[in-house]
Amino acid sequence: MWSPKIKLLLQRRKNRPKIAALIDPDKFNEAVVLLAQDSFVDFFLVGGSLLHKSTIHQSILKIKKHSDKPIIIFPGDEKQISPLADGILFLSLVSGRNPEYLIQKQIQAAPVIHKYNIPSLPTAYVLINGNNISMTEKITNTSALPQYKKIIYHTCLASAMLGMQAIYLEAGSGAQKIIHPNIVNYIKQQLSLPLIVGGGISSIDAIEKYIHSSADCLVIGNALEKNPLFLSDIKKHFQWK
Ligand code: 1GP
Repeated sequence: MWSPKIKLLLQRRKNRPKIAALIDPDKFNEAVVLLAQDSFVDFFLVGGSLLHKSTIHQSILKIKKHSDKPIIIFPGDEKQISPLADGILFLSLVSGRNPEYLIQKQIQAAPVIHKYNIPSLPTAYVLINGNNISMTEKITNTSALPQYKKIIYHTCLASAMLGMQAIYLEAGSGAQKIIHPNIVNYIKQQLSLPLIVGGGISSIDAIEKYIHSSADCLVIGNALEKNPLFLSDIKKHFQWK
């Protein structure tokens, strides 16, 4: 039922985590796609918490114009689905206690994903406190988990026991504090699922902290919206091809 290809795409490289460039359709910037295509970026994530100006479909078309890298939907809601994508993260907001985001939106999205036969991966979406109230908390009317490894681990363990195939540890877009690498390492010690980590990764220093951690995949969004050339800085600093 779920896609082994997406699971493989999320898994860490030998010497570093995979890097995903997150494209918010409403903030689409061609420069990010062009620079990402010509760099170490492993794939695109596309999605946004609230879309007013653009659709997922249009954004995927625009990305495809300049890039042949995989495009995975990271949906903000049940309408963000397109058969043009290479896959979709089938998320459940397991850190929250709002049934809308735990199961209701999935009930609406499942028949559409199924109809178009879009590869999908059941992914536990774990929102963790990044020292500011995130847009996700506001929209979903849920609270983030504190950065305590036990509570995060128990949430991830329950998700794994429910059959989730990946875990997204999310500090929230523009987080002031990234998820501590020790937390990421602890979760990976206990569970062998791919760990996607995002929120507030906006400096070389932040990436440096995760290089030797157990993160499988780092997601960079905000920093690229502000400055697409951040990709060139990363390339130069780490000498990644
Ligand atoms: C947000 O994890 C992503 O959902 C990326 O966060 O925008 O802070 O890079 P940033």
